[in-house]
Amino acid sequence: MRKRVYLSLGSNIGDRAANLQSAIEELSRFGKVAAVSSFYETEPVEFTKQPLFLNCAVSLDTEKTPGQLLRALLEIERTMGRLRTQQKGPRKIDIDILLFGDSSVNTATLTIPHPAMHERRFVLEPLAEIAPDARHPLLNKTARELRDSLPLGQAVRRVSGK
Ligand code: PH2
Ligand code: MG
Ligand code: MG
Repeated sequence: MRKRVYLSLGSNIGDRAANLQSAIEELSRFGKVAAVSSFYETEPVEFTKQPLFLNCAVSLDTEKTPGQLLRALLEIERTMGRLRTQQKGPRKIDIDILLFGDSSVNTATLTIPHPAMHERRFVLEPLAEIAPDARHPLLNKTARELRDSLPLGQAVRRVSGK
């Protein structure tokens, strides 16, 4: 069954915009890319001593199961040359599943909704741009509501317009 999925993409090594673009192109092999947000330059959170990120959100309509999609995303990250040296450290490309229809998933390797999405402005600002009414099935709040209730801080700046 076809599901609407929301993804968060990030890059802070090399040509960040080109990295996001190639990842988006690769995603179209796994479904229909329904929307792409503007690109946002964002202050690193959690591990803060690293270069600024470029982040965006993508909606994808896909027939894949959550597990199949996760494997496909990891494969894109790997073929794009992502090296996993430091947890939450600099990366050429990171593709995270935020929401998968209204499913929730809890396995050893996958948690959906993404467990930190509601705390992250670099996720919620682009997500609210393309899907203000997308609903977090556990918190029962929309992307817009989650974004509007974030505390101040975590600078994000829209750098490419749509
Ligand atoms: N990703 C992280 C940790 N911190 N900060 C920003 N601004 N953007 C990210 O994509 C990001 C982060 C772990 O995946
Ligand atoms: Mg991530
Ligand atoms: Mg990731």
